[in-house]
Amino acid sequence: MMTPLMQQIAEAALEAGRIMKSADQEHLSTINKEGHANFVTKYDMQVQRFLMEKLAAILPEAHFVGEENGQEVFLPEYKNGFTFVIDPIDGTTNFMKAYRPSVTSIGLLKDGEPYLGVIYNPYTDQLYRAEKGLGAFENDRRITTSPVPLSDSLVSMGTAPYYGPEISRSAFEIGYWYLDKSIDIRRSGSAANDICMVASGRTGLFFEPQLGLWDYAAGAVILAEAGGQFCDMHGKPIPFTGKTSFLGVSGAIAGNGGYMPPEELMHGF
Ligand code: 2AM
Ligand code: CA
Repeated sequence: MMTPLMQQIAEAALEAGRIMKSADQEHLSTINKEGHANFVTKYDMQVQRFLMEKLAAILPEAHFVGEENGQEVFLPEYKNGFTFVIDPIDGTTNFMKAYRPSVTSIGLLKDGEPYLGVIYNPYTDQLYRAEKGLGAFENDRRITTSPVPLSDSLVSMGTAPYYGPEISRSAFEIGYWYLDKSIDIRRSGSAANDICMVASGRTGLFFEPQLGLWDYAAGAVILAEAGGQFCDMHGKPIPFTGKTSFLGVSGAIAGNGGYMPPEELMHGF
């Protein structure tokens, strides 16, 4: 059972996925954005336009923060009422290379707090969703984080390649620190999807030294409702206003402790 609000937002995510899957891989009209390895295609733009129109019809009073619409800043007035935080295609580089996954991520904040999240992977037809207090789901199946310790878990990481070598070097050093303490490391290229992998118990922990609000807003709700926890990589709460480092973890690993990376490995963030 979905609430009417969830039903409508989930339908928008499914339609966004259909647009992604209709893409002509030979004609993506890719543009380089600011920084290293930062791209946008015409499909990112098309999906964002579609979602803004569709979601505005569902909740006309809501504000918008989105990766591709020039409205990338969380303004102080967004602390009141509803704000959609959307990433039309999370995993744009994967999308360009026809490497998977790429997902659509729709978060909804209420008075600045995470309230609802929908993440859809159209290539596998996995829809992740959660509303505060109502649990987390993958399609129609209730999901919870993994019960096993870090030593029996996969860890996934993001390399944060957009901000110069110092931050990325930290990411790899921290990844190496986890390699020893876990089964192995994964790097998918979609932070939103990585957070769903923790929420659904496939991995035990995910970290990335720098993410945009649209990369984690929806995933955070799904992870929390699946029994997981999140914070920044220094262990501080995330204010849901913009860029931050991100660490998401299963409830079991959080309960055992000893999973926060050492501060001396963190350079430049
Ligand atoms: P994207 O595919 O929507 O661009 C991979 O390291 C993760 O970081 C992806 O989820 C990617 O999202 C995200 N990302 C891309 N550009 C970024 C930027 N400039 N700052 C922070 N995160 C970014
Ligand atoms: Ca994106």
